[in-house]
Amino acid sequence: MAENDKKIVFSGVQPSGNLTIGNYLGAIKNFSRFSEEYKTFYCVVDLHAITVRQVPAELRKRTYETLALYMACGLDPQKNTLFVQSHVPQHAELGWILDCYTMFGELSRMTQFKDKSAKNAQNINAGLFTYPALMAADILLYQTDIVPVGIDQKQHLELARDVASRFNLLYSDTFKIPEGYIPQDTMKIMSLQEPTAKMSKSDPNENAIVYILDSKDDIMRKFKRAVTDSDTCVRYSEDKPGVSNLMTIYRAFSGKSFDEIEREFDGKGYGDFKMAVGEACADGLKDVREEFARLIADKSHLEAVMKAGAEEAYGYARRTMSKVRRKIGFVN
Ligand code: ATP
Ligand code: LTN
Repeated sequence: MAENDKKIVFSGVQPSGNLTIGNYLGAIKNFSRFSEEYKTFYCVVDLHAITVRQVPAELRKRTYETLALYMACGLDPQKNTLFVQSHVPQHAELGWILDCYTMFGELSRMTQFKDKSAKNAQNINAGLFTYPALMAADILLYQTDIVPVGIDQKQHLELARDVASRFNLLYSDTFKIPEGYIPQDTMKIMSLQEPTAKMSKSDPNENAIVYILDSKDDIMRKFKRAVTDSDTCVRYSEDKPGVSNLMTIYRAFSGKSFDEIEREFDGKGYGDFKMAVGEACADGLKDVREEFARLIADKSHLEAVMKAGAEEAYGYARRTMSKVRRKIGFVN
């Protein structure tokens, strides 16, 4: 298909911590399935990351790492536009403009804002509140068709669609209305210690999280300690959130169905099951870990990738911005 006829995919990950298997299974692992038939933009969203205080040196390091992880997870920079959000100034520019078309009431209903302001009570800044308008800008700048994300981002995506429709209604068609792509089987990986809560890279309890780059020993130890229940039966059920979460992770890494997993561990205890989940996860991530180690050692290559990505993204973003500026009534 000609490059210009391809549908557009956009997604982003914050360089706000070490990435987890939730980020991997819910988002990044799915990114590469679009590389061939779509025009894909995958962004490291550093402007979003500063809505929570970051140590500058750490933020810089994690920005390189997130880019390297994109590549280690199979995103070839020749086939995907990989870039850093702050390198393309139109994100901040459109973010401000969309702030003026996003309502206080809408932003007040966002559950991520409520959660994050409860966790960062000493720093409930305006950026944390308007975060979804910047995310809408990321998506709408590229006339995006599809946005692959975990289920926790569904509410933000719906807001982006509402803001785009509102703008289009006021000024005639300007933005494409994007659709989400939420993977049904891995849309929400839960904490290993508190399986009713999302596995989140900012959780202070390290035993609750498996990082993509954890060593096999760490992975095995964390699964061994994972919370299950007082039963001994490996069965998928709403009233067994710990076991069900481990089954979801096992299914994703092994390709086995829930039925097959239940049969495999019929009559065996949780000990064997947890070992198998750990093994499958460590094996599934081995290549990513090795590829990451190779990529992160070559900073100048990463810099070349982010530079080329930003130049490519800039061209697309500029086209949308000139349309937006004209429609709003800014003097050219
Ligand atoms: P934080 O803990 O800092 O809020 P996060 O772990 O939620 O971060 P993000 O950078 O906000 O990570 O998310 C990147 C992508 O990973 C998003 O598409 C998000 O939906 C997805 N994602 C994050 N956590 C999970 C999870 N536990 N299960 C499935 N998908 C997830
Ligand atoms: N809000 C997302 C990260 C993000 C994003 C985006 C995802 C920022 N901009 C655009 C998809 C499309 C998060 O917190 N996971």
